[in-house]
Amino acid sequence: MKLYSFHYSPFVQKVRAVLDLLGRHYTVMEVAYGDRTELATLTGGYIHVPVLAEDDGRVVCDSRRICEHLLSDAAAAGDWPIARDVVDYLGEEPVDEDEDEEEGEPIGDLGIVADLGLNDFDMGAIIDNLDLSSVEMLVEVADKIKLNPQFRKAVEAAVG
Ligand SMILES: N[C@@H](CCC(=O)N[C@@H](CS)C(=O)NCC(=O)O)C(=O)O
Repeated sequence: MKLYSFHYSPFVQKVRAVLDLLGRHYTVMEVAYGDRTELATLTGGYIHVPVLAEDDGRVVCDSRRICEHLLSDAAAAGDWPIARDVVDYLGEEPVDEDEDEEEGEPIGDLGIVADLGLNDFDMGAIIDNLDLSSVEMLVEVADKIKLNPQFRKAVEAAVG
C-alpha cells in the first residue's frame, strides 16, 4: 500500500504510527506541495494528505478515516491480542482470517444492552451493516442507548 504524505504533516505522522503499530508494510509517497496532479487523479480531486492507496485499488482520504479503515480491517483485527482475548473469553472459535469478511458471524450477547433500549435484533442490524465503520457502528449503538454526547466526546479525544 502507498501513503501519500508531506513529511512534516502531523496527520501523516498519526497514520504512520498506526501503520507501524500494526506492522503493515507501506511505501511513503512524498507529494510535492506545488504539484498534486497524481494525488488529485487518484482521489478524484482531494488534494490534502494523508491519502492511503491500497494495492487492491481502494483509496482512503483523511487521517481519521484511514485509521478507522486500518483498524476495522478483518485481517488486522485478527492480529490484536485484545480481540483474541475477547474470543477466548466468550469461548468462541478463533476468527478464520481467510474467511470472507461479509460472511463473518457476530459473536457474544447481542442483547447485552437490551435493558437500555437496544434489543438483539437491532444490535444485529447495526453490526451487519458493513457500510459503517467500526466507530460509526459504536455511534449508532451509543445513539440508541442515549449515550451519544458522552461517547462523541470520548471518540474525539481518542482519534481527533
Ligand atoms: N482532516 C484532514 C486534514 C489533513 C490536512 O489538513 N493536511 C494538510 C497537511 S498537514 C494538507 O494536506 N494541507 C494541504 C495544503 O496545505 O494545501 C486529515 O485528518 O487528514
